[in-house]
Amino acid sequence: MTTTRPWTLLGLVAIAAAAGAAIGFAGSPAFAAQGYATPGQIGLPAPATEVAREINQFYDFVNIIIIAITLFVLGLMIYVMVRFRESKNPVPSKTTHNTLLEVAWTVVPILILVAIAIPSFKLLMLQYTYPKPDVTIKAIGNAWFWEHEYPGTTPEDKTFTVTSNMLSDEEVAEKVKSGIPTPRLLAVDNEILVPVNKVVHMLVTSNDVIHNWTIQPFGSKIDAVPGRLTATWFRPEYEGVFYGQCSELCGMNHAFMPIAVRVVKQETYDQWTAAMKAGDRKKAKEITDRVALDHAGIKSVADAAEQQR
Ligand SMILES: [Cu+2]
Repeated sequence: MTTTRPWTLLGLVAIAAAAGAAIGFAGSPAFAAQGYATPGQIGLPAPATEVAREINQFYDFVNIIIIAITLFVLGLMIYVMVRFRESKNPVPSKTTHNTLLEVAWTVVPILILVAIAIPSFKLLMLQYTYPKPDVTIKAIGNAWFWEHEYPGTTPEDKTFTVTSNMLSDEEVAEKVKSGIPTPRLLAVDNEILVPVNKVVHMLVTSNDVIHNWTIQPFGSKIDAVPGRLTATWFRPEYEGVFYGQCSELCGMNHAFMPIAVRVVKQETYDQWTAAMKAGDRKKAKEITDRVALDHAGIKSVADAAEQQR
């Protein structure tokens, strides 16, 4: 039976905590386009909702525990290998039981699990307690693209559907040329709009196989199951475009069915939905294009061309 000096353990925990904190501090929303990895990024994408923020904090918290345990075990192993190597310790001890140690290595892991379980259940409660919605949208997974239906409530208040397909590399290059940051494999032809700081319920289903509706900066990830309706909710706290991908292996073009949600001012959202309900897709597209330029910090396409020079 050996004793680890307490300062050794404290030192290991301090190193682990510092590493965890460094992970936690990485990534505040510098640019409005979120949901994909950026150069030099450590950790998860910047959160845009309370749920995502809580997920990121929980991720960092668990990471600190993992790092601390790993370093502690590594430290013990190195200590044992050096201290009890054959040349220094030719006659090994025959000790088999140590009550205090056995109680400790049972109780400590239990305490660690309880410490993880409490914030974990709190997070699940937050994710699955749906606040009263301001906007309800139905996402429909298809092999291999997404449709989003904005259901109307009266004959005048018409239902409309937005069909989103991934942009080709040529289309992405064209957009980038016009000054709008456009990520490959994530940008779509028709983005869906939601108002900022409003509760959105996303009802999710599928037309064919199981897909998954995911926007990581929203903390939303839910299976799209044919013949069933699942739901996720989010309340984005700032404007911008948020990308996600189908996250359930669904077939050949699984990697090519991204989701793009643009979070805009209520006023812009109202104009866009009015245009969509009136069947004026041209006007709706103009609104989307204008807000995309605005989010990219560009006043007009002419300005963007100027910036390129
Ligand atoms: Cu899919």
